[in-house]
Amino acid sequence: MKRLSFWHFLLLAIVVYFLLPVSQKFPVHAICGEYNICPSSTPIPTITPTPTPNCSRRPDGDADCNGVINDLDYNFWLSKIRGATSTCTYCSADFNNDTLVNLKDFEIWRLTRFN
Ligand SMILES: [Ca+2]
Ligand SMILES: [Ca+2]
Repeated sequence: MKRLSFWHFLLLAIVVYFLLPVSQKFPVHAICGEYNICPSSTPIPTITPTPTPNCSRRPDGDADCNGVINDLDYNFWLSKIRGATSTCTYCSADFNNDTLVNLKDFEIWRLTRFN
């Protein structure tokens, strides 16, 4: 049986090297860094969108869409008048839906709140 020459052996080693998966080609520290911190195989959680609450009472002055017209809605309206921003994506103090937050919206809230 003929023995492999050095060059045949080297060619075979190169072919085997390229057929190996990456995890077997390099030592762990070469893939995961000096401190061996490897990414886990934990699946990435999916983001579940928060459902938008029912805002059916917005035309009555319900700024936070909780179905109740109260002082919290007034406070939200007031904060908008003062130029504050909100992290609530579905809240709005524009009760008449004219794209403005002004005294007309306050009057809508007031009529509902005190009647
Ligand atoms: Ca409310
Ligand atoms: Ca408005």
